[in-house]
Amino acid sequence: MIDRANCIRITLMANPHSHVSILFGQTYSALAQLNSRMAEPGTESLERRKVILDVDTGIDDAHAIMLALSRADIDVVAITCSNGNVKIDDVTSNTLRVLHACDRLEVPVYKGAARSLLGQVSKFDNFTGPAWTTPVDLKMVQSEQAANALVRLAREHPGKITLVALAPLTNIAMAVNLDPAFPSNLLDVFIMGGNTAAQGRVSLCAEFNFHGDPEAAFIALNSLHNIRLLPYELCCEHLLSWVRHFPAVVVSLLLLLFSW
Ligand SMILES: [Ca+2]
Repeated sequence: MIDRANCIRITLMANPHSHVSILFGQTYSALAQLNSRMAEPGTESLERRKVILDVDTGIDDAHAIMLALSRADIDVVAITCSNGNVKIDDVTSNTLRVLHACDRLEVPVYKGAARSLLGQVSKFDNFTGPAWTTPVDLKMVQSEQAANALVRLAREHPGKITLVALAPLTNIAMAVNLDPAFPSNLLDVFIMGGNTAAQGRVSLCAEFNFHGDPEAAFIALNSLHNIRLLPYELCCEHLLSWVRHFPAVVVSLLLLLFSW
């Protein structure tokens, strides 16, 4: 999750969206089994890394959530949602759908920014198909706003939280502005965003997450410490860590085939 897996953009479910929720659950189970087998002996008792995922859940962030949840050495303490890939209500619902498919609804989900700092709202509708439109229990969403939760959790666990930012950085910038101590309360930060070769995705030169809220990206990059930036080019170069995850993907596909 923390390295290449952040950048995985699995394109398995090109069309059969009706199967996506089942595939999520089976992929998660297979990943969990694989990761448990790959865990080094004697590491079971080690302290698990506390991680907050800031997401704008579409397909790629759904996989990032699954990968993080499947790791025995990672404790996902919260998932904060931001406007981005789709609008905030869909992001929040999609995140709950992924957690439901993985049977991990105990992970708290916080709804966050509905628009960028300067008012930009996602232009994209939610994905089509039953897996993306099935009802969710919105009572599972925490009442606390995402930025407030980020500030609070960082204060409660000073120097312990790894923040993994996979969306436009609006929630993060809001947390920085709410509490100047927020950056120093984090252990480290992984940001999927930006580019290094000026090859854009949503415009001639812009990468999606930074394009979605450039002012927030400015605040985050100028305020946070211990940042590891995972730019667009890295995502393109490492579409899938096949050596590590191919067996899990094959298992999930086989399960999928034999379940019909
Ligand atoms: Ca994302």
